[in-house]
Amino acid sequence: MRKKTLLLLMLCGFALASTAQQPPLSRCSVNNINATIIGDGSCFAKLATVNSDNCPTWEVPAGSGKETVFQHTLWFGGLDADDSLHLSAFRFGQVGQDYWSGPLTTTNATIDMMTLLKYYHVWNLTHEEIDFFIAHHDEAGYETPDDILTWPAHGEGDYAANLAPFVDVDGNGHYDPEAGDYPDIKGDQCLYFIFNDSYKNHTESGGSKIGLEIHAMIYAYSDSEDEALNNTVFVNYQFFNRSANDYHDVYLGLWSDFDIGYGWDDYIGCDVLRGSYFAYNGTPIDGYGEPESYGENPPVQVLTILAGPYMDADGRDNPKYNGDCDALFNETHPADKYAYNGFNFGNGIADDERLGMTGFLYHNNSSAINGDPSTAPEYYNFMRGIWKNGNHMQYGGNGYEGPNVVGPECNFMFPGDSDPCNFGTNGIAPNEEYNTGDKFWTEDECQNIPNDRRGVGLVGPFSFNAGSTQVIDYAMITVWNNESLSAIERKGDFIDHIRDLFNHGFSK
Ligand SMILES: [Ca+2]
Ligand SMILES: [Ca+2]
Ligand SMILES: [Ca+2]
Ligand SMILES: [Ca+2]
Repeated sequence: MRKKTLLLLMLCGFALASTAQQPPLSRCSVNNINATIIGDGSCFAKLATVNSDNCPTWEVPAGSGKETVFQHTLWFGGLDADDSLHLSAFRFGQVGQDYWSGPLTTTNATIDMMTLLKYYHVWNLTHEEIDFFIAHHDEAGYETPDDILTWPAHGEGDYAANLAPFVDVDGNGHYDPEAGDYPDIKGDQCLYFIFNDSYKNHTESGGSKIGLEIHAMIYAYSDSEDEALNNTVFVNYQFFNRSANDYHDVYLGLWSDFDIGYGWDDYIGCDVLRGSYFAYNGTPIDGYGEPESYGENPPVQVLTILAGPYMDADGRDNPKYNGDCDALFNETHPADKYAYNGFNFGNGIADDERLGMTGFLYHNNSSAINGDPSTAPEYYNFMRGIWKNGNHMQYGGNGYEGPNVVGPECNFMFPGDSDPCNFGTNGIAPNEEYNTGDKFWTEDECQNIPNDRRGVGLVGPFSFNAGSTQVIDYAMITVWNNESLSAIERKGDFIDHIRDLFNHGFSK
């Protein structure tokens, strides 16, 4: 883990230099996952400004000292009316910074330092605390938790009047905890924070500011009877366009540097139909006995996109995917294809459809054509499945060159057998031996050398007009072997179960 240790030191120096204090962070730890969340847009991150041994990104099982996620962040970019690119992204923060704490003014999408410091915090509440507040808040001797008292329900002055959601018990439209109003949280534990891309110019990607304000709710359920739910953390991001720009061809990327225990022997892949990507150990035994390695039976780490941003309206309740591939690729109604893994299709309501995962790209820890992006156009190209040399991803092999790269152009790498309608190649069957039905593109099949894998789940295109909002919901799930099945074999059922819970509003 030599390279990653070095990275931590660089990150540490950067964070200290830029803020001169510990970043706003909190812990999501209500179930089998112990995750550190940084509220300034670093997201699920390992920052060495705090003791990294006590600050795991994604420790699972909680207390084990072993992790499956090294870093997990958000990329977001699109074109304005003049087709100029605006983009914010974050990987490790060793280059610079594109995100900061706090909301933006609705007048000109800015934030001053005093307001930033006010929001330099992650609010962290449990359902139990809220229930206790509801039952006892008007009793003598009850002390309201700070995170209920200071819940950021309202912005002042030029900031939006309504920010964090709350239950308005006295019905006056204002958050008054002393009158019994309380935060409207999801899950058994909920972390809430607000961040933006426009406090300063972007030094990580170099991209132009978007005017993007993000409200993040990260939540989890504790349920020892439900193994999948007990190993899952959910993310809900609300995106607010505080700028005067109408953006089109907007894409977002959910970028992850997964490390299954020991980080240098991993593989990665995706499940197109389930809108998910995942990392797994590239060898049967994880690592070589390092403290962070799982050894036998390493888990699989999954990210599943439950419901992405709203699609552009076409006046149609685009039909649900029912297994009919031909119906999916409808020339008159091109948006119908997104039913494959999207949300709100065929529910009787027109134009509430939300995109699912529309692409998955893996890249290496390197500066090669398929290595880490560093400029805004490189990030934006990656989010559209385009490599640094300007070529679109191709089916097979490493996706860009070599004998196993057979084409055609594709949007999902290492889909295995998860794409029976060829959604990832726009309805066209992959070339050569992948077309025979018994050979599928995975890292195992390519006999790649296991290494440090990074990947980005892509969602787009969508529109993001001035003053409008967008949203994404996704979940990160750690999957374990049981006595009869491997984690790889079980992951499909885990994902289906979590997607089903979400689709039914968590009413079991
Ligand atoms: Ca009120
Ligand atoms: Ca590993
Ligand atoms: Ca619909
Ligand atoms: Ca529609």
